[in-house]
Amino acid sequence: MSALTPSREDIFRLCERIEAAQTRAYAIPKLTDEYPAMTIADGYAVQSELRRRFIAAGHKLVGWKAGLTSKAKMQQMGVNVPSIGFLTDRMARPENSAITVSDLVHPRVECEVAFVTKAPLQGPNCSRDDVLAATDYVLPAVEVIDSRFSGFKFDLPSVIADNGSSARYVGGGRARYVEDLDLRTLGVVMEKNGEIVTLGASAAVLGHPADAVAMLVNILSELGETLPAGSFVMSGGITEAIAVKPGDSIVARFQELGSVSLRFIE
Ligand code: OOG
Ligand code: MG
Repeated sequence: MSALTPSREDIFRLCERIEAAQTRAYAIPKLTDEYPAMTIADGYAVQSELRRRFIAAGHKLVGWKAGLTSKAKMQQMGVNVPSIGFLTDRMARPENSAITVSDLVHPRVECEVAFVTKAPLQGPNCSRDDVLAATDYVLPAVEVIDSRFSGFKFDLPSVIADNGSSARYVGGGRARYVEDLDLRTLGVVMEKNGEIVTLGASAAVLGHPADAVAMLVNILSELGETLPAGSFVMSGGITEAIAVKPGDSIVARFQELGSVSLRFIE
């Protein structure tokens, strides 16, 4: 049994464990089973190391995602503070494409409002207005999350180390300027195989999706990072996440923003 708090060496080892689980698609026990004293800061240390390794391997950082920003998601996951994760070019999939699940562990889908920025943002004290002023446009997105932890038993330090379960994302629909929308009141409906499986309103995301992006920028500043212009940012699942399997087809319909479709194959 190792020490209860991970050392720098342990962070590297945990990162290798996460990277292997993500790239070879198998479930692992939550990291806090081995390190019960692991903190949220330790989780971000593992995530930052994972990002460093992916970038060194040629993956491009496209942006970031806020996670666990809605009550539905917090209840589903049994956690009480939001988190952030990074997004790379390798995770992006075109709209209407067939997404394989054999390279995923527990794929689930959720509807999100995505922001594309035109000016850099940095914290601390980044506000909703700062985010709206730096936003080029918003678009609807579906995130395919994939917790690598067995039995969905996890806690915040473990999920953060696993990069917020990031796996795939699909942007689509209709890009819109934020001036033309009320971002708090957009209704969304998710259909699986033609039936409505979940619905919600964008206010679920910390009351306003731009507040979730501001929170993300403020967490980034704690990590010593800023958000460059041209970033793609997902503001967090509006609804609970819905499990998918090969053969499933998903359509997410967003008021004002159009719809995003994707399907799953073996
Ligand atoms: C964590 C992923 C959180 C969101 O939008 O809330 C997330 C998980 O549920 O595995 O992406
Ligand atoms: Mg999400």
